[in-house]
Amino acid sequence: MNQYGKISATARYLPDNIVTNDDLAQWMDTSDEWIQSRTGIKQRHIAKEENTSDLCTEVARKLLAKKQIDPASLDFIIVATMSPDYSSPSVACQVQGRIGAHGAMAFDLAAACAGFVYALATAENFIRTGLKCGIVIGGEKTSKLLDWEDRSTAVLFGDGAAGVLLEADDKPSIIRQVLRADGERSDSLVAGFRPTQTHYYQEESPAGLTMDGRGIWNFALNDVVKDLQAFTEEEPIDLYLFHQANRRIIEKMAKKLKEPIEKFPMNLANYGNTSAASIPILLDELVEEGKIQFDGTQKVVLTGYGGGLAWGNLLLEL
Ligand code: B82
Repeated sequence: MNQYGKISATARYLPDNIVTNDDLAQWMDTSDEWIQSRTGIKQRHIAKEENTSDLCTEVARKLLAKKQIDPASLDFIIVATMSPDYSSPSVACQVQGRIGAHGAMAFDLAAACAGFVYALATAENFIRTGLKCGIVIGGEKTSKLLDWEDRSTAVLFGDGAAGVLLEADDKPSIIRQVLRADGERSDSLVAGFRPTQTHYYQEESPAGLTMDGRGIWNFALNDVVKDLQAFTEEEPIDLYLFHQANRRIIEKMAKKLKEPIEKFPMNLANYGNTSAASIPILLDELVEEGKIQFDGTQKVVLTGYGGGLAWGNLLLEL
């Protein structure tokens, strides 16, 4: 019998420390009005002591507790992140060890803000080829990459993690998937430090996150929308869970898709851009609010887009 992945639980973890726009404006040349009118962001969570692996471990623990799952029964752990603690070990291996998921395959997946969509599609293929149960998490501590003196980027991002438990079932949750990339535009959104930028003779600490705002803005409103139009023309969609980068991007995308804005839930006011974590945080909140009930009646599109450039759409039946 064929088996498919079913999302059986969702969870999120945000570090305690909240930094509002007014907090930033106390020491940075910016204002609540400037940030809110251009981005829709009011506050973000910024981790202090915790690193990406700590945020992701909390999510994994919550997922296991929700379904009373024995960690030793997990077959895989995939973490989508662009801000891992280390290049190696992976965040996923750190999580695996801490929760005691002995024997589970574990690896990180780097696709920036499209990471969760890429990771969920990857996990689905593991289940379709025989694995039974695993965890997919998007988790970021982008705050450690930011140049806190650059007000054009520092105000945009926040830390957080969220994920899902995926279990084998005879009915699929993921109906269709399209994953895409364009490496010719890889310079337009870069996270991490180039080795040549961190040589001992360098005086200033470099920015670990740079973006060509206008370039990626156009990418979102042209390339991502074009694929979405083709992806969604076959059937009516109930909800669109988009990567939360900017309120105005989402509003313009909704207009281009000729869909009411109510179908595009947003939470970036509270979290800023959490990169790979933004879609699963939103998903977990909607489940908590009862707006997604896992009764098999809702068509939900997940759309991730960002650095790579990488982007992708998943159609879920939840
Ligand atoms: S912006 O360049 O400052 N701008 C657009 C011209 C102001 C409205 C800007 C800002 Br502020 C915030 C986000 C973006 C943006 O385009 N973001 C993205 C687009 C595509 C993929 C990912 C992102 C992202 O920020 O994660 C532009």
